[in-house]
Amino acid sequence: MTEQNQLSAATLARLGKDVQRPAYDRNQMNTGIVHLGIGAFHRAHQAVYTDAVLASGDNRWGILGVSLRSADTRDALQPQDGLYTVAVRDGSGDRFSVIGSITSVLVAPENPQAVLSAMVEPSVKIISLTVTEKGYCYAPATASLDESHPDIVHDLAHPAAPRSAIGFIVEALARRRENGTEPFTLLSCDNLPANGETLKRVVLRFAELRDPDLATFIRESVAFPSTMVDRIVPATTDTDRTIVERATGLRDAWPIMTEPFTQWVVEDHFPSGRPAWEKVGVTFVEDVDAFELMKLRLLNGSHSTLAYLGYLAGHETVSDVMQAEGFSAFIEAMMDEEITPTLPPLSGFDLSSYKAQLRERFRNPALRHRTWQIAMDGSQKLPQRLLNTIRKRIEQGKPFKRLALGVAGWMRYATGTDERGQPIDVRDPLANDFRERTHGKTSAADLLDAYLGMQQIFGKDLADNDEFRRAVGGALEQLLRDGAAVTVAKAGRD
Ligand code: CS2
Repeated sequence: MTEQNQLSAATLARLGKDVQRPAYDRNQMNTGIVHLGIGAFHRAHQAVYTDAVLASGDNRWGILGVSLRSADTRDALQPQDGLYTVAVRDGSGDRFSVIGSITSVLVAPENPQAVLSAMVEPSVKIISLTVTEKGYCYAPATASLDESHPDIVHDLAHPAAPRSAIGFIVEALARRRENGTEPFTLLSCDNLPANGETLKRVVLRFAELRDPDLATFIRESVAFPSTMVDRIVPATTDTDRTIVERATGLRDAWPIMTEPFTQWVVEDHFPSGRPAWEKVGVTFVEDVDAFELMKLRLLNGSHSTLAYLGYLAGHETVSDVMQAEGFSAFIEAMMDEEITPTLPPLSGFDLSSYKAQLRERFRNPALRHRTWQIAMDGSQKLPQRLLNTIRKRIEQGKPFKRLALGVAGWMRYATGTDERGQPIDVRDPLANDFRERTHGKTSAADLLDAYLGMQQIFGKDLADNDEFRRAVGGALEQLLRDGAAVTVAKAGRD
């Protein structure tokens, strides 16, 4: 039983009058999209665009969300009939909307068959994903399927009861093929370079290991458009829940906090149809590559750098880091001098104002985006955020000392002890590996060797590159000696 003051279909009318709500009949919605990885980001981004399409009168595109791990999202949203609040926050105030595009949420480990049944429904035209970098079960340096990944080993042995996103996708495609139902389009919305291509590579390899004919069928008939997604979405806190309840009049078990900025650039390749997202602010292009590189290197590369160095310097949130001495100048110089020259041209795009806007977004005082949150999963993020940019600088014969400091910041962070000798809760699928490799090592040279031995992150090229070793080793030495605050303040000045 839902309570009187909890958000649900029955209590919608009690929302404060300034709160936007679904302007369509949710009982008439069909499920056209199954989304794998229904976390906060999806609910602040794709689900919001799709809510606007539903509001325009096209009821085909309700989203069935799937959690691949925990039941938390389902437990929060089910009593609310899938409804949740999005709070858009910046220094000038907050705006609240209730989003209605989620039809229901399934928890894959509880009932994989229910997920597969949903994925084979003929009304489902798109499977979208936000499963984070590690959800692709690949080796970060090469982005090819990690065939020894425990979930992949499991899913190859038990294809009809998968655990991984890849296993679910391939089994659902196999079943659709058998039923004579046309395949869905696969829409990766994760922060990976060429995310559609990457998803295609791991899906095809997995399918090949199962059945080469199935791989041929997928290669010939399934579309994998690439996308660039952007919106900053910090994890929700209890304080946020209180803010939402006070402002909207209804309690929401899991509201989403985000910023005004939102961007979605998508390759227009949907053979079985798609929502008219172009009418609600989505940009469709032939090739998303240049947008994706710009976003990954400028936004995410800076974000990770601010997260590691900022955490080490004792700052809790990105906006705190941006106010600390030297950080803003450091990140501006890194963007302008080291990242921008590596980007492919984007004609008609004003890169200077994009970068200025990025720094404003990082400063947003109303978003408490924790450095610790962004610091997670560094082993999966480093290649596309910093290392590929460095590769390009090396190729161009240009210096990259700030990017090198970002990488050294990660190495220092991943040792698991902060500058005051306190433990750091390092969350990363390879965390045990770092711990073993760096155990008992204290000098920059020994730590550098230990990390560069992880070729699944650095590749052989960087591990063997003297310039890279010198730049990162030097930065690490300075970090260990002077600490992050002093190192950044110095690096921003010269
Ligand atoms: C962040 C991203 O947590 C992180 O690693 O860098 O989630 C970032 O906020 C988004 O990509 C913004 O679009």
